[in-house]
Amino acid sequence: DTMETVSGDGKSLYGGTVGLNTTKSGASYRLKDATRGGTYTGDAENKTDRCLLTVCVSRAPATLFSDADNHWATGKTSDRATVAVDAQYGTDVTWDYYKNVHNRKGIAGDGKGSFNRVHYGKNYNNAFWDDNCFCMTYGDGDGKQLGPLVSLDVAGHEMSHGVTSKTAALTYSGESGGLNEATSDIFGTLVEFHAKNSKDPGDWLIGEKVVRSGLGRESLRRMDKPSKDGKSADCWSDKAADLDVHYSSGIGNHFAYLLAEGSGAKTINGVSHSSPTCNGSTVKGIGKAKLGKIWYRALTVYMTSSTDYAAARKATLNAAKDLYGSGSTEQKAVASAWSAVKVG
Ligand code: ASN
Ligand code: ZN
Ligand code: CA
Repeated sequence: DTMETVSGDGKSLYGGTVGLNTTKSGASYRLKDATRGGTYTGDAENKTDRCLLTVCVSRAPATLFSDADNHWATGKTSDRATVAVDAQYGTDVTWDYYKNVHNRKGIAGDGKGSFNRVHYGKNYNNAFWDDNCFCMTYGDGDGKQLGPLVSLDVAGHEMSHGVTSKTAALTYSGESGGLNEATSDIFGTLVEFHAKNSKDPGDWLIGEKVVRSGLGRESLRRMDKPSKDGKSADCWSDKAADLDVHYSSGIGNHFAYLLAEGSGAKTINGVSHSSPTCNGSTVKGIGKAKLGKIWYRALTVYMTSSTDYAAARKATLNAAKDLYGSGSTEQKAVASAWSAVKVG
């Protein structure tokens, strides 16, 4: 067979009809994109990995999806290919975000794609990146608290764990773990904005497409006021290191929101956001693009596995100095946004 890249489209669950680059193989098409490092999406057939402690002795399959006419799926969950379209699209947008904005070619920066497994396990309420297989795994959710975890922000969040692991390698516990999680929420959100998808527009909520009424809140987390989830920290305190990394991330998420959008209440793509500071100050935002530039440089140049919040303040101040100059408006905004979350 000759393998050839062709453009098709698919009906996704959350993002409407999206364009997909696929591979023609004989008379049918495969959900594999040679223009983005060979990224592909397979069906885990509701199986799970078999792991003993941290070593996986066998992995659930990723049976590559194929289609007869290159118009993929129905947009309904009854079609197994629907969430595969979302997963492949999420990988595309994440690839494009890192490539177009940061000139990073793939998660590892080596031009190689990753792959996705969808329909992992049964009613599985999570999604995760695995450095060992260099792959993404998506559950279908239990349908009560969560639906399929294939939204753009979740995809961008999880794949950004791979970027962190290849760069600062922030240890996944204590304050560095909170920064690892905040890095994923920041880039997951910037990926969602980057897509400019009218069906899944950007906001500073995480997982708003995925949550179901049984969860009792509108998203998994939110960055403007992290404590709205009942657990996350809005402000640094000496207890930050004791929190679960998904709650101590609130401090970094709150900083990121304030730096980009500022402290005043505002509506973004129809969603009300409001971000009171911890010190009563007013912060003026410098925009999402500069947040992304500063955080990416801090992550890839200055942060290390043991970076804590105080060191993250220094790392981002250094990054802002490199990018915009010492004493620049941007560097001053970084200092004010950290002070507004009680760091430094
Ligand atoms: N969804 C979780 C996360 O990315 C799973 C994990 O890897 N800890 O934080
Ligand atoms: Zn995470
Ligand atoms: Ca979101």
